Amino acid sequence: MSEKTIDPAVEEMLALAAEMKIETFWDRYQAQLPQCEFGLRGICCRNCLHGPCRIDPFKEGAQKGVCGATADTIVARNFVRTCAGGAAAHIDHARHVLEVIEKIAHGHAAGYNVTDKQKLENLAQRLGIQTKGKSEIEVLKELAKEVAKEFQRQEGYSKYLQLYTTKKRFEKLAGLNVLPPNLDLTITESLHRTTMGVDADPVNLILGAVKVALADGAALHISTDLQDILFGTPKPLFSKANLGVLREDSVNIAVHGHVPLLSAKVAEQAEKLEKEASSAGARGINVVGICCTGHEVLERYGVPLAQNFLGSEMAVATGALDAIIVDVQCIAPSLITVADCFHTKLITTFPIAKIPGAEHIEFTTENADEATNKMIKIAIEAFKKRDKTKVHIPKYEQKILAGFSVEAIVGALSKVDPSDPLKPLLDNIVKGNILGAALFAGCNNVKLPQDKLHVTMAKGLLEKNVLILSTGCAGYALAKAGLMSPEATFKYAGEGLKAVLTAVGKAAGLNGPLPPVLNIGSCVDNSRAVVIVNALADKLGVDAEALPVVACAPEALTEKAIAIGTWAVSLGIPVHIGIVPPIIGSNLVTEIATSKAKDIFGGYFIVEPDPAKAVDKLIAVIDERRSKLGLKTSKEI
Ligand code: BF8
Ligand code: SF4
Repeated sequence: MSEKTIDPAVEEMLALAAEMKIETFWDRYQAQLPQCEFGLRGICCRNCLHGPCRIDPFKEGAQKGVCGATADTIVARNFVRTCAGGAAAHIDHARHVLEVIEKIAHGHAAGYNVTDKQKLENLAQRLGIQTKGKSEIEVLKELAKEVAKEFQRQEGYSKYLQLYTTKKRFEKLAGLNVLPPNLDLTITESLHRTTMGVDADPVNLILGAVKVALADGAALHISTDLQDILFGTPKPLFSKANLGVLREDSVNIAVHGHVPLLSAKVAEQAEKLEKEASSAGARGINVVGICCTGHEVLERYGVPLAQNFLGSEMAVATGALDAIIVDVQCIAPSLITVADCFHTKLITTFPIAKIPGAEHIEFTTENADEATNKMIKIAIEAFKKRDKTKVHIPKYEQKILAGFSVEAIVGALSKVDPSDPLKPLLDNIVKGNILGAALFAGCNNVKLPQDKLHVTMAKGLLEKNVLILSTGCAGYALAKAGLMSPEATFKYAGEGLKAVLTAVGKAAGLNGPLPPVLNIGSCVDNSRAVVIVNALADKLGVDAEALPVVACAPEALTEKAIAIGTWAVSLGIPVHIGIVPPIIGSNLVTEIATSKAKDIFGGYFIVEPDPAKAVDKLIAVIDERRSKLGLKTSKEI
């Protein structure tokens, strides 16, 4: 395997791409080397036109920016802006889904409906809405109004955060004054406080980062809840992962981005246009996923996963994609260059996300059917022009069992103990059959071989009986490596974990064990992990910071990943990252993130690029927490 990837399909495609002189992420990374040392340390600032200012890390040159900002201030300010960038993406996502709910409630979004009525009712009740005797539309209207307050409230606290944190944690965060009243407001506040001449106190700034990151967390909960209501709450289903899911004889369409409002429509319309595809000489229409929106349609409709972020160019380089339909976030502008080498159509859809050279078809909630119909017809037309001699589909695909929403996990556990579904899980944690749990989240990063840390660490943790949940590009990595099938439980799980997964799988009628990696969805669905952790904490009468749980974003890339990691830390969860974050230019900020945060929140960042060492560190964290709970550690079991 090369230093670029451990995915054999991407490896195969990279060799071909080199022959075809297709430029890739790795080529452009090489061209960037050596990267700027100021940037890597987070000690450059261009927040005003006095700048750019930079601090000499070797203490020989300037130690302050023109305005007097120190390295601590600059690093902390940059950190706030990074979290705000990530939170902005998620908050905009949440607002978009809410808009659709509002439109359905007022009869203006004909193409969308409520799919999970039970979830609508449950959420409404949890938000304090009286549902008895009210029609679905009435409940929806009130729900939309209540959720809209998350974007409007000028005083007080986000109700959503109250809903999704333990009482103890909520009080702690309120005491630290980091609970936002409204989500949008945190973006304004973050940009304001980090502009020239406002907040210079690094500690205050870091608390500001926590505040905007918590708004990010609330946005994820809103997105997951409302998407489940609209498209259905995922249930376990089988599918496949990796480039082998592309079909030579079919119209291949990749949905890429994050918004199920679009990808679900593409999947739906594709079924309706099968006949047109046959008339064009294709066996059918094959929709596949790239990045998070792939999870949205995998989890609900079984759409196979093609590639995660670093493999997106190689999916196009197969020459087998007739169209890539994209929306927002994590869509590399380079895709157009690769698409231009083939017949592949790159279709952008959102007014805020255009790519020069791509075809733009504006997608709105009102024209959803019509617009996606048009996009698929473009793909069918492109299929007719596909050059078969240029098609190369690597024959790698893995079976996966996905769709593990909280409801699905609780559903499976309730088959073991109908009166108290969480009891079997807790009992097995106490006994040590399950040592702890790890959430694998986050991206691919070109600085590390694609998927290597995800897969190596997951295998290491499974062997030690740590149950794994996954989302986003991490989920793709583990799916492609064959860790998401029931068979993987026999292959990779330690004895205790294997026994538990087998017993639950059998009781749930799955004809085999649960997979050792439970895929809970896209990055917005990291919210599902919080729900599980809080439910366990509530049951034990403790807070998340006491539980033997950790989160890993080993190949973190985006601002969103940093925002997610920061709220996870603030909820009491230790977070591992394998990329050195741009905070090391400030000893103070580095110390807060990696150590002081533990005293304040219980959670903290663990930076370790070596996968074997990272596993040891995470096991040590789990053991420390088990020991505090009076449970046996990995060495005593
Ligand atoms: O939200 S894991 S590279 S695809 S940011 Fe992006 Fe990172 Fe992938 Fe989805 Ni999440
Ligand atoms: Fe320089 Fe201060 Fe302006 Fe930043 S805000 S560019 S440190 S003068």
